[in-house]
Amino acid sequence: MLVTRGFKGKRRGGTDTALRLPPGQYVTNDFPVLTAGPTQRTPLEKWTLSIQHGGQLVATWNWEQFEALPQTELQRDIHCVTKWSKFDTRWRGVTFDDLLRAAGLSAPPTAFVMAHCDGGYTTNLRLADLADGRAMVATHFEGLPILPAHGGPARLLVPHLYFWKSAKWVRRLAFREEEKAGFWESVGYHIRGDPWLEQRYEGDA
Ligand SMILES: Nc1nc2c(c(=O)[nH]1)N[C@H]1C(S)=C(S)[C@@H](COP(=O)(O)O)O[C@H]1N2
Ligand SMILES: [Mo]
Repeated sequence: MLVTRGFKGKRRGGTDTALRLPPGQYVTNDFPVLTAGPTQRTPLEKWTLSIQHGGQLVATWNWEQFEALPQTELQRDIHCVTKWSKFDTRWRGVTFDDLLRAAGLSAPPTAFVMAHCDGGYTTNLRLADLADGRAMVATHFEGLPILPAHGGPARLLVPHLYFWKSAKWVRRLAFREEEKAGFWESVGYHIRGDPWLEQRYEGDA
Protein backbone atom coordinates (compact mmCIF):
# COMPACT_ATOMS: atom_id res chain seq x y z
CA MET A 1 0.00 0.00 0.00
CA LEU A 2 1.35 3.42 -0.90
CA VAL A 3 -0.58 6.40 0.41
CA THR A 4 0.32 9.85 -0.82
CA ARG A 5 -0.56 12.82 1.29
CA GLY A 6 0.03 16.53 1.14
CA PHE A 7 0.93 16.99 -2.49
CA LYS A 8 0.29 20.49 -3.67
CA GLY A 9 -0.91 21.24 -7.18
CA LYS A 10 1.90 23.62 -8.06
CA ARG A 11 4.91 25.28 -6.54
CA ARG A 12 4.07 28.28 -4.47
CA GLY A 13 5.79 31.64 -4.37
CA GLY A 14 5.30 35.29 -3.47
CA THR A 15 2.68 35.92 -0.82
CA ASP A 16 2.21 32.21 -0.30
CA THR A 17 5.91 31.93 0.58
CA ALA A 18 5.43 34.48 3.35
CA LEU A 19 2.38 32.62 4.58
CA ARG A 20 4.12 29.28 4.80
CA LEU A 21 7.34 30.57 6.36
CA PRO A 22 7.36 30.49 10.17
CA PRO A 23 8.58 33.61 12.00
CA GLY A 24 12.34 34.27 11.82
CA GLN A 25 12.97 31.68 9.09
CA TYR A 26 14.35 32.05 5.54
CA VAL A 27 13.92 29.73 2.57
CA THR A 28 16.77 27.68 1.20
CA ASN A 29 16.96 25.16 -1.62
CA ASP A 30 20.07 23.59 -0.10
CA PHE A 31 19.87 20.71 2.31
CA PRO A 32 22.36 21.54 5.07
CA VAL A 33 23.74 18.67 7.18
CA LEU A 34 23.56 19.34 10.91
CA THR A 35 24.86 16.66 13.24
CA ALA A 36 26.25 16.80 16.76
CA GLY A 37 28.95 14.17 16.23
CA PRO A 38 29.93 11.79 13.44
CA THR A 39 27.65 10.32 10.76
CA GLN A 40 26.43 6.89 11.91
CA ARG A 41 26.77 3.92 9.58
CA THR A 42 25.01 0.80 10.82
CA PRO A 43 24.94 -1.95 8.17
CA LEU A 44 21.39 -2.91 7.18
CA GLU A 45 21.91 -6.51 8.29
CA LYS A 46 22.57 -5.24 11.83
CA TRP A 47 19.83 -2.59 11.82
CA THR A 48 16.65 -2.96 13.87
CA LEU A 49 13.94 -0.56 14.96
CA SER A 50 12.35 -1.13 18.35
CA ILE A 51 9.43 0.17 20.33
CA GLN A 52 9.78 0.14 24.09
CA HIS A 53 7.50 0.89 26.98
CA GLY A 54 8.91 1.41 30.45
CA GLY A 55 12.11 -0.45 29.63
CA GLN A 56 10.21 -3.42 28.12
CA LEU A 57 10.54 -4.31 24.47
CA VAL A 58 7.14 -4.03 22.77
CA ALA A 59 8.16 -4.73 19.18
CA THR A 60 11.23 -4.92 17.01
CA TRP A 61 11.68 -5.10 13.25
CA ASN A 62 14.75 -5.95 11.24
CA TRP A 63 15.30 -4.10 7.97
CA GLU A 64 13.40 -6.60 5.85
CA GLN A 65 10.44 -6.63 8.22
CA PHE A 66 10.46 -2.86 8.48
CA GLU A 67 10.45 -2.42 4.71
CA ALA A 68 7.41 -4.72 4.48
CA LEU A 69 5.31 -2.36 6.67
CA PRO A 70 2.76 -0.03 4.99
CA GLN A 71 4.48 2.80 3.16
CA THR A 72 3.33 6.41 3.14
CA GLU A 73 4.61 9.41 1.20
CA LEU A 74 4.62 12.85 2.78
CA GLN A 75 5.46 16.16 1.13
CA ARG A 76 6.21 18.74 3.78
CA ASP A 77 8.08 21.95 4.52
CA ILE A 78 10.87 21.55 7.10
CA HIS A 79 12.21 24.19 9.49
CA CYS A 80 15.57 24.15 11.29
CA VAL A 81 16.04 26.18 14.47
CA THR A 82 19.19 27.66 12.83
CA LYS A 83 16.60 29.47 10.66
CA TRP A 84 16.62 27.69 7.32
CA SER A 85 13.38 26.32 5.97
CA LYS A 86 13.09 24.04 2.98
CA PHE A 87 9.79 23.73 1.15
CA ASP A 88 8.15 20.69 -0.41
CA THR A 89 10.53 17.99 0.80
CA ARG A 90 9.29 14.53 -0.18
CA TRP A 91 9.69 11.56 2.13
CA ARG A 92 8.61 7.95 2.21
CA GLY A 93 8.43 5.71 5.21
CA VAL A 94 6.21 4.19 7.86
CA THR A 95 3.92 6.49 9.83
CA PHE A 96 4.05 6.37 13.60
CA ASP A 97 0.39 5.25 13.52
CA ASP A 98 1.23 2.29 11.29
CA LEU A 99 4.18 1.39 13.53
CA LEU A 100 1.90 1.24 16.57
CA ARG A 101 -0.59 -0.89 14.64
CA ALA A 102 2.17 -3.23 13.49
CA ALA A 103 3.39 -3.43 17.09
CA GLY A 104 -0.06 -4.63 18.11
CA LEU A 105 -0.74 -1.56 20.21
CA SER A 106 -4.42 -0.69 19.95
CA ALA A 107 -3.80 2.47 21.97
CA PRO A 108 -0.57 4.34 22.67
CA PRO A 109 0.55 3.35 26.20
CA THR A 110 1.78 6.79 27.35
CA ALA A 111 1.78 10.42 26.20
CA PHE A 112 5.56 10.81 25.89
CA VAL A 113 8.17 9.24 23.67
CA MET A 114 11.94 9.44 23.63
CA ALA A 115 13.66 8.76 20.31
CA HIS A 116 17.05 7.05 20.68
CA CYS A 117 19.58 6.99 17.86
CA ASP A 118 22.81 5.33 16.87
CA GLY A 119 25.56 7.57 18.25
CA GLY A 120 23.55 8.39 21.38
CA TYR A 121 21.45 11.32 20.15
CA THR A 122 18.02 11.58 21.78
CA THR A 123 15.02 13.84 21.37
CA ASN A 124 11.72 13.87 23.25
CA LEU A 125 8.33 14.00 21.59
CA ARG A 126 4.73 14.18 22.70
CA LEU A 127 2.38 11.56 21.41
CA ALA A 128 0.12 14.27 19.96
CA ASP A 129 3.03 15.38 17.74
CA LEU A 130 3.61 11.85 16.44
CA ALA A 131 0.09 10.47 15.96
CA ASP A 132 -2.56 11.08 13.29
CA GLY A 133 -0.19 11.09 10.35
CA ARG A 134 2.05 13.82 11.72
CA ALA A 135 5.24 11.79 11.88
CA MET A 136 7.01 8.85 10.28
CA VAL A 137 10.15 6.82 10.34
CA ALA A 138 11.40 7.76 6.89
CA THR A 139 13.70 5.69 4.70
CA HIS A 140 13.46 7.64 1.43
CA PHE A 141 14.00 11.27 0.48
CA GLU A 142 13.03 12.56 -2.96
CA GLY A 143 12.57 8.99 -4.16
CA LEU A 144 15.98 7.69 -3.06
CA PRO A 145 17.24 5.99 0.10
CA ILE A 146 18.13 8.70 2.64
CA LEU A 147 21.88 9.38 2.55
CA PRO A 148 23.83 8.47 5.71
CA ALA A 149 24.60 12.15 6.43
CA HIS A 150 20.86 12.90 6.45
CA GLY A 151 20.04 10.02 8.78
CA GLY A 152 19.79 7.00 6.51
CA PRO A 153 18.90 4.21 6.60
CA ALA A 154 16.01 5.57 8.70
CA ARG A 155 15.25 8.82 10.47
CA LEU A 156 12.31 10.21 12.30
CA LEU A 157 10.41 12.91 10.42
CA VAL A 158 8.32 15.30 12.49
CA PRO A 159 8.07 18.12 9.99
CA HIS A 160 5.76 20.45 11.92
CA LEU A 161 8.35 20.81 14.70
CA TYR A 162 11.89 22.24 14.42
CA PHE A 163 14.06 19.78 12.56
CA TRP A 164 16.16 18.77 15.61
CA LYS A 165 13.12 16.65 16.55
CA SER A 166 13.58 14.65 13.34
CA ALA A 167 16.10 12.25 14.83
CA LYS A 168 18.58 10.78 12.33
CA TRP A 169 19.63 7.10 12.55
CA VAL A 170 16.69 6.41 14.87
CA ARG A 171 16.70 2.91 16.38
CA ARG A 172 14.38 3.00 19.36
CA LEU A 173 11.15 4.77 20.27
CA ALA A 174 10.57 4.54 24.00
CA PHE A 175 7.20 5.32 25.56
CA ARG A 176 7.59 7.06 28.92
CA GLU A 177 5.16 8.08 31.65
CA GLU A 178 6.83 11.46 32.04
CA GLU A 179 8.32 13.99 29.68
CA LYS A 180 12.10 14.02 29.81
CA ALA A 181 14.40 16.37 27.89
CA GLY A 182 16.43 14.89 25.05
CA PHE A 183 19.88 15.99 23.83
CA TRP A 184 19.18 19.56 22.67
CA GLU A 185 16.22 20.04 24.99
CA SER A 186 18.46 19.43 28.01
CA VAL A 187 20.92 22.17 26.99
CA GLY A 188 18.43 25.00 26.61
CA TYR A 189 16.32 24.25 23.56
CA HIS A 190 12.56 24.22 23.86
CA ILE A 191 10.90 21.06 25.14
CA ARG A 192 8.42 21.03 22.20
CA GLY A 193 9.85 23.20 19.40
CA ASP A 194 6.91 24.45 17.35
CA PRO A 195 8.33 26.78 14.66
CA TRP A 196 5.00 28.63 14.24
CA LEU A 197 5.10 29.57 17.94
CA GLU A 198 8.88 30.21 17.61
CA GLN A 199 9.60 27.79 20.45
CA ARG A 200 13.37 27.86 19.94
CA TYR A 201 14.68 28.03 23.49
CA GLU A 202 13.56 27.03 26.94
CA GLY A 203 11.34 29.83 28.16
CA ASP A 204 9.96 30.78 24.72
CA ALA A 205 6.15 30.76 24.43
N1 LIG B 1 20.94 11.41 15.47
C1 LIG B 1 20.89 12.73 15.25
N2 LIG B 1 19.77 13.26 14.72
C2 LIG B 1 19.69 14.58 14.48
C3 LIG B 1 20.75 15.45 14.81
C4 LIG B 1 21.92 14.87 15.37
O1 LIG B 1 22.89 15.56 15.70
N3 LIG B 1 21.96 13.51 15.57
N4 LIG B 1 20.64 16.80 14.59
C5 LIG B 1 19.27 17.34 14.50
C6 LIG B 1 19.25 18.68 13.97
S1 LIG B 1 19.71 19.93 15.02
C7 LIG B 1 18.78 18.97 12.73
S2 LIG B 1 18.56 20.56 12.21
C8 LIG B 1 18.49 17.90 11.77
C9 LIG B 1 19.36 18.08 10.56
O2 LIG B 1 19.06 17.11 9.62
P1 LIG B 1 19.86 17.11 8.27
O3 LIG B 1 21.32 16.96 8.61
O4 LIG B 1 19.33 16.01 7.46
O5 LIG B 1 19.60 18.47 7.65
O6 LIG B 1 18.72 16.61 12.29
C10 LIG B 1 18.39 16.45 13.64
N5 LIG B 1 18.54 15.07 13.96
MO1 LIG C 1 18.92 21.97 13.91
